[in-house]
Amino acid sequence: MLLWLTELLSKKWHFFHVFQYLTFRSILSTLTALTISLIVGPLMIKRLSHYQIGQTVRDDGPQTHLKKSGTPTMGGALILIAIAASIFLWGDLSNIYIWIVLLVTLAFGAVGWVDDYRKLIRKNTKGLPAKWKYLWQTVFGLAAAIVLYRLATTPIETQLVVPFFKNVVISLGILYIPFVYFVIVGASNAVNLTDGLDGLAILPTVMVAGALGIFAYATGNFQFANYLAIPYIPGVGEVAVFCAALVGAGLGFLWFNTYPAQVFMGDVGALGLGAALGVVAVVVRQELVLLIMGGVFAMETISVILQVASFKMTGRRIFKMAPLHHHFELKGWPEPRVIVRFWIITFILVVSGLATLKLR
Ligand code: 57M
Repeated sequence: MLLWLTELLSKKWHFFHVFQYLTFRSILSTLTALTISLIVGPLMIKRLSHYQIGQTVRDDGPQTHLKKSGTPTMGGALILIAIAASIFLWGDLSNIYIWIVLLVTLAFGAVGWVDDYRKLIRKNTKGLPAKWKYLWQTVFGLAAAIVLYRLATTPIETQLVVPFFKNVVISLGILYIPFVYFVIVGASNAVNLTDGLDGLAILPTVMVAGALGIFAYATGNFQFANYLAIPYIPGVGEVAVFCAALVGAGLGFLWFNTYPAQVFMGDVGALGLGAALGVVAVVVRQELVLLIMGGVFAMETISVILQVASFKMTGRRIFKMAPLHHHFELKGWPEPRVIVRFWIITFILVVSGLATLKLR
């Protein structure tokens, strides 16, 4: 909204022209979301505690988690509100991509919100029945995939870009739709599985979103895209403002979610943010780079798949407990050690993902 206003003002005062720059608006977007999170955070934690909206902790997990019972949850709502507010202020609201990424994020957040709400009202860990959760994720994931498919005007928009190789792409054709669905729903659930230790999900989400923001900026810029040999898609640069907002909101949330956490994000945060990473990766045509940068999320998900498969087939477990962070906790690692090591791994993976911009 402020973009329109500054556009008008720039006709009279040239200084306001600076607001037209994507980089400047991205910085403002980060700072706005960060400020909202930091200011509203304590008020929200107070409200959540007042209404006793606290986590019910399962008693079959690591014993160290029992003391976390009652920690306010659904803090992810704050992240989503801060992102939406920043976009409304600094985003170009005539840009279709910014609407798609925002709506997908909010839709998956809404599924998580219903889940959290049911858990809190019923005071149990079951929440929304899994079949309903997956049904709504499928509806929103498929809707996004179909809209993006219909929006594509050039072949590259439905091709899979292979990192590290110049001009190697795989044409997906109509398979683009199930593929995009899989990326968005997969990313949403992977972040949700990872969100089991203080700050474990949010900082990797912030790091990956920051890097995807750089991809978005380059993809929407003809010169950069040509120079880096990545797809050029007009309009996609605006998604950088969204990624910037996510970085700010996420860092603001981490302020309160860091060990020992004062608040958890809940499914409203985890499902929404995971879907956000998925849909941004799709829009910037970098799904395989997301797989590299989000390696920690992938690792956590694979550990669950292997654990369940092994238990069903052989009756034995591979890990002490899945997802993987529980395995290390049960091995005796203190929680902060698991968290910080997973952060460091993500940092390395994000740098590797960014290196694909030049190494091809
Ligand atoms: C949600 N939720 C956390 C919090 C957070 C198939 C199976 C692997 C599914 C998996 C599962 O249910 N995962 C999804 C994980 C929970 O956190 C809440 O949930 C939100 C995210 N959705 O925002 O509101 C607990 O995690 C801890 N936590 C923190 N700090 C944070 O910042 O400490 C969360 C955020 C919180 C808190 O303790 O209560 C969770 O772990 O429940 N299931 C599991 O993860 C279970 N694994 C399991 O059953 N493994 C089996 C098989 C099925 C693979 C095995 O290894 O044999 C474990 N989780 C728990 N207890 N809590 C084990 C049992």
